Amino acid sequence: MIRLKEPFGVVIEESGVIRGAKKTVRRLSDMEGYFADEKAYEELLAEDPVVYEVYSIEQEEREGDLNFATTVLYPGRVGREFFFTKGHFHARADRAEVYHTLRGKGGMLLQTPEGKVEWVPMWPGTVVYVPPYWAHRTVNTGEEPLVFLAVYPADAGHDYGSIREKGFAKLVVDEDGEVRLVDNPRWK
Ligand code: M6P
Ligand code: ZN
Repeated sequence: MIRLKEPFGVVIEESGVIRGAKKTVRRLSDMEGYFADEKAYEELLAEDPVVYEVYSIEQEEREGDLNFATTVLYPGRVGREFFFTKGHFHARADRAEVYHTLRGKGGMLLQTPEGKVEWVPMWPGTVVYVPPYWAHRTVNTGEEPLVFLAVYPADAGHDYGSIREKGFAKLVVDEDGEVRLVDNPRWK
């Protein structure tokens, strides 16, 4: 017998907060080794700013069900590199995802297992499709929080491993006020 769940609706507040959702806070100190400029990282660690918050509504890991979450990614830089989310492949690598941008300005870095990189700009109204097998990281290139809603399969899971070790093949940096993608020296 199939046990039916109850439907529900939630409100995404102007700020991106979903009340009653599970809240995950990522401070700079939770992101050791993620930013290219280690000296700038150490210096900013004195403040240990919140880089982003995730408000997630998650179901049991079951095929066919969906999770969703808002992310509030704050503006900031470590050296020249803009604040970003850790980024991940899905533990079930063939699972896709959709992001809907609500506020702010930035973009998504996507990367295949072989290291092919794509950049998709994000601003309010933009919907980004993350195909199966692509790692994904969002980057705030603006002055305001970048807020977006992500919808993903409940059994997708997160695989942070290779991104934590090597990062993405490209860094997103501020070059005299311009947003530029440059080669990541740590990428092999
Ligand atoms: C989105 C979704 C979540 C993810 C979050 C933060 O809301 O993709 O699954 O957890 O962004 O990204 P990360 O897990 O890479 O820090
Ligand atoms: Zn994902």
